[in-house]
Amino acid sequence: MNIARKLFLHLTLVISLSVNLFSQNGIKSFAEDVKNETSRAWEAYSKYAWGHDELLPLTKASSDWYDEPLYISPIDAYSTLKIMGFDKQAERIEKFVCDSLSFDKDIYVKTFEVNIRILGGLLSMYDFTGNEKVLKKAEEFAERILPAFDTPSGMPYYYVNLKTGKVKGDTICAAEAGSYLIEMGVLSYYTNNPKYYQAAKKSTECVYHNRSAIGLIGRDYDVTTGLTIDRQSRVGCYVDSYYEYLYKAWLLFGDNDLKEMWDNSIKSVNKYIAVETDSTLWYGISDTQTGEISSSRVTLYDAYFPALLYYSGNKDKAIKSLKTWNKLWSKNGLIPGGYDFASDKITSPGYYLNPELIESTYYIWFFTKDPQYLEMIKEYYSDIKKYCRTDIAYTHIKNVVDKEQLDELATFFFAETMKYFYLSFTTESEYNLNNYVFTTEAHPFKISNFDKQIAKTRLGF
Ligand code: DMJ
Repeated sequence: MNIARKLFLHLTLVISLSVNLFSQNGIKSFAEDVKNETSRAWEAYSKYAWGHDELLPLTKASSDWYDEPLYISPIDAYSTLKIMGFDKQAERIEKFVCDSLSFDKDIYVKTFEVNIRILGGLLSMYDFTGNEKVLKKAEEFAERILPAFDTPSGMPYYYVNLKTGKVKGDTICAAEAGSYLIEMGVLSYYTNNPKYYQAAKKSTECVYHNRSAIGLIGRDYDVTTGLTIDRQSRVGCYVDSYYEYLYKAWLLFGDNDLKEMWDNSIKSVNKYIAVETDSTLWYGISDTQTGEISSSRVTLYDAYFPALLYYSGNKDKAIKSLKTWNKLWSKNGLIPGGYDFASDKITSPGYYLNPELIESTYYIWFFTKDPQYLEMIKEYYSDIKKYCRTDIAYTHIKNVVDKEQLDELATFFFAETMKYFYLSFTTESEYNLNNYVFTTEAHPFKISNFDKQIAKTRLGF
């Protein structure tokens, strides 16, 4: 090799190493920034809202979901704080849960919401710490929501009273019927008691058995008859985590019934619900019986789907769908609550700090390592900082066009939104998609903690 060529190769190597180092440093500084912003918001919660469900970030006050607080923000935030290395803050929550938190409250809570936020949060706290008192709390909490599942169909009532076990609300959507497999499965695994997973599976199977001749499921269900009451089939809002849990719970525990349900479902979804052009891929709403598209309205919650598509091996569709969503984000700098892709009109203007598009972009960035997805995540982060940041934390936006701020901070901002940003900027860390399954509320469960053979016995499948 002549000297000029050697020099050229050497220079190329130096340049590519520096570019790599530069981008690694770039990512590191983003990770640091996410940590600082999470810490800032967390300190604000701790100062103005400790002991309550949520922080009001403009008025610097607190709010609760029900007549009595359930401590939802901290339980939801725990796994994010832990992943970011905020051990002192995480320990304070763990101590409060063990020593001071009582669930003996005469309030009707939403079965689905408290399962994904409270039960999921407590169980991931146990997964991290091995603290038996935390597991006891989780078990006690599950016992308090279990009466909701005591229906002829096995689908839970919408509300359950934590003290009395009384129930109400006999119409629920598919997500509210089918998003318990991971939390209840983890609990069955750790307590060696299959009844939790069995309750979750019965309810999920009930949704599945409602599918039409062409394999589509409806949106709402009567918990007594277990039958669907409409003909609208979709993958997004109202249904989302039903699909998510079929695939993820199979991955975590290895119950092949779930994989079969997923494999059958995704075929019909892609055949009847996908609406594709050369450059876009949306998932709309179809008639369960005819498969005809009946609506082109989507919601920001639907943006979780590219993640699930990629995760389950539908890679091309995942990427096309993600790029379609990214264009929608870029139009206004935030994503609107509702959008009609046929008329290109916003149908609901708010943005509530939701994580779904960030989550999907993280999945595809993590698995492809293609920097264009990292750039998307940086775009979301910078827009959220620009429009949703307040002097103490972050807040929801009333209208993505004029960016007027509301006075609200959902608990999933801590549990999911900031976590997915952080994971995106720390892909080399042990907290990643190869090692963990993340619930619909982004609570991580370490895959190697769940032996598939043992799961069979403990979960009873
Ligand atoms: C979260 O609470 C969960 O991801 C849920 O499944 C639906 N979406 C919200 C956040 O947008």
